[in-house]
Amino acid sequence: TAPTERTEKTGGWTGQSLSRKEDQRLLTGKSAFVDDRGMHNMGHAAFVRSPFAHAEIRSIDTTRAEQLPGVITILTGVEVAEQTDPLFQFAPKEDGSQVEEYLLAVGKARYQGDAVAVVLAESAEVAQDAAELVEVDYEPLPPVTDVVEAAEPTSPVLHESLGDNVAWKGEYDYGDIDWALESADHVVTIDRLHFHRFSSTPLECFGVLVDWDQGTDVIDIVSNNQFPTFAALVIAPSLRVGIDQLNFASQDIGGGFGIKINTYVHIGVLALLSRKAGRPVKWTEFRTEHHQSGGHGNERTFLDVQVPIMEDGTILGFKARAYDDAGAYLHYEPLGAVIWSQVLPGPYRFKHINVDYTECVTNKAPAVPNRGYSRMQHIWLTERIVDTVAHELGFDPVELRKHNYVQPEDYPYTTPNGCIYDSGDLPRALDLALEGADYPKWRERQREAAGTGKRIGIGIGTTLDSGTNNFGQSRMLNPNLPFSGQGEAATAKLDLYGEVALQLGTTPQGQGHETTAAQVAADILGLSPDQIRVHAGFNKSHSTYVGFSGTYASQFAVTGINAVIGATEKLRDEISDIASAVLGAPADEIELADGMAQVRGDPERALPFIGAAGLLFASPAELPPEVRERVSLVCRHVYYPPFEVPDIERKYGNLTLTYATQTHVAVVEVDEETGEVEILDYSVVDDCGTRLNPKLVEGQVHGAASHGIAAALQETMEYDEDGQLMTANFLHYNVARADDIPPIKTQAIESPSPFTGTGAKGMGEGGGAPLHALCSAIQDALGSGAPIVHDSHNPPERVLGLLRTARTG
Ligand code: MCN
Repeated sequence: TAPTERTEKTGGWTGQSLSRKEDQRLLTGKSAFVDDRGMHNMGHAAFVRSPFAHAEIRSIDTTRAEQLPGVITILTGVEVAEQTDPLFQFAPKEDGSQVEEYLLAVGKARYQGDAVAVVLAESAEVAQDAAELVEVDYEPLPPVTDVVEAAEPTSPVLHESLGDNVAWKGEYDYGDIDWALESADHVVTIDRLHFHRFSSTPLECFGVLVDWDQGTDVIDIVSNNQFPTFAALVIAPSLRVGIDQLNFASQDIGGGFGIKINTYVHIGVLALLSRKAGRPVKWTEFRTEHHQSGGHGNERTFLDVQVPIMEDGTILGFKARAYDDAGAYLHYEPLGAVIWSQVLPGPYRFKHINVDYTECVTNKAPAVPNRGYSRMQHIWLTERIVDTVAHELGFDPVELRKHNYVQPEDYPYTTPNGCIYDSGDLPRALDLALEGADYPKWRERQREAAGTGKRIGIGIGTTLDSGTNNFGQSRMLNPNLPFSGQGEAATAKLDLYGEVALQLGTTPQGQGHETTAAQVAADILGLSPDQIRVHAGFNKSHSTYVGFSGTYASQFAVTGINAVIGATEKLRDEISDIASAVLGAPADEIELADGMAQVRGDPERALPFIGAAGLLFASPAELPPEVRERVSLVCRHVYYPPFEVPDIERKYGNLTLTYATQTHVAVVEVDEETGEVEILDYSVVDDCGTRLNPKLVEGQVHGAASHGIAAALQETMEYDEDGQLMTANFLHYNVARADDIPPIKTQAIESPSPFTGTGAKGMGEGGGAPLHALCSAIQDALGSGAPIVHDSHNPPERVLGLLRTARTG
């Protein structure tokens, strides 16, 4: 690892590179994943899934399956439709039409893997065998697998209730693109770009354990859902129960990456199954099922991209048509159809932008949030634009970027659609990233390699990662949503024994919340992080959550940590209040250190924390009434980011608070014989403002870089024209292994956010920068006159195709 620029703080825990508190538990198999759990008298579920991408379900015969010894009960779509209401949809179309989705497919299967029935049996094996005995009479229908064709009026319609296949349409028009295209010195055009489907392949696939108590009507749900407050909102109305009846618990998640927001459908089905059987039910998803139905990231096609440029390299903006493939059902969509507008110009000062945006349903697995949700796809477009301009007009890609970047003196920078980029220094980040990769050396090697059959290419990917973003926008999509905002809650308490514990409202999946929370709280209370217990993981019984608590959208460093700070400061003040009463000094003269509350400058006059707790909990009469009535030593704080809701058209929502930047430089070698791309050097500069724990930030950078590298070169969810998923397991989905990922050199700069108190920005998504950098590097390796790298996924066969076209013209 290259040294970071920042020297470590000598005092204070916040900002130090502490190892994660949670690692001992996670790495020694002591964590609480769903498949580790069980309940007395529990049955096991298995789904019956459609082998067709699009088919009418004429009948389902469960007779043979029911006869298998050990089968408890079976639920089909027809029964589900009788007992439930369709799932809540984020945003109906303007004419009120919307997708009608039940917890199981009813009448029609709409993608290969769509669940049409679910079997409950005494064991998972019997359930699986019985699922294979369920006889479904399908009438195959023509599949819709191309999003552009899906938008055509002639296309077969997936959902009659939607009228056609268009789920969302909007024209995003800022500045004056017609003027820019007319006035520019050059206009570069790109016919078609395609951002592919891929996923996150978490260690633990979906897992659900549900017990619908017939007596109390309380539904206990243990799952690895990463966003229970949202799941509850969707499931309860569908099951026709009150939200309060759902008792959610999510502990360790096993990797979420946004995909595990999508477990709500399965939770709902299992709840019904539990009610029908009168028993707890458990389901653990297979890897193949996860690939088929767990959800994939948004696949996007851009057509007719036009880019006006001035002679000096100023890119005025761009015009494009974008088609987003939502898959068969709208799970969280059409949020992706608006959320990319938070990064409309990418990291550039583009002023004139027109995007005609259409999102359609197709016969593929539903698109769901996947690390870098929807903004990654859009920034890939802006990065391809810059590289294509450099390639076509002969600009240096480094200088072209620096010329068009938002400049350090521009911050806070207002984008054409009213988003505010808080802080940053992109030119410096690029210089450092190039330095990290020894740019001059590789340019020299590139020249030397000419004609050897091994081409060297150097690519750049600049990206933005927006922390806290989804829900202001979702309210704009649909003003009838029960709540907006994206706050977080935390509770800090001192127990009877003088020990401090924090309860977080978040459901971390490996990000290190327990560690960071302990660091900031330790500074406030004068303790060491080891002296603070942190409970993360959602559990309704602890009540430390607010609307839309959870872990997603890189928000912990902004919302979660501020909730912890607020709660701990309240606790500090309460301990000081008690000490002040006992020690006879004003509260503002009490300071906390080493588990003692002492009078400043007079350490002899001190009250240990256990003494303060003992007074309140064991002998409250010894405290003045106004103190014992005021303090509880259980302090909850809710933090809401200070969003100003701009007065703009609702579908062009633009709320997010922080913009972390990442700059990636990739050096690749392309083998002309095989099309194989080998990464020779990889350098990243992260700027997420003030780092609360640089080691955790570096870990996130490594995770996001690996994820993106894997997607760029190896991983794809590929459907054939019949809608069959060709990469439904690890044999075909070429998941990256540790030895596929090159050493990643990381550096950091810190441009504190003026909006977050701590200066920290959310950074956990990483913005898909490797996809940008690797396309850029392959383009560079192909050399001048070569075709444009038009796909985000570049396995050897595609690179060979590009090389062939480059040779033949
Ligand atoms: N951090 C910090 N200083 C900063 C910013 C962040 O020390 N300036 C630390 C935070 O304290 C936190 C971590 O870095 O421990 C990530 O913080 P943040 O960017 O706020 O992101 P969240 O914790 O809200 O996590 C969500 C984010 C998202 S959206 C996806 S997707 C993703 C990601 O986290 N999924 C992950 N990283 C993941 N990492 C793991 N191991 N597993 C996933 O599923």
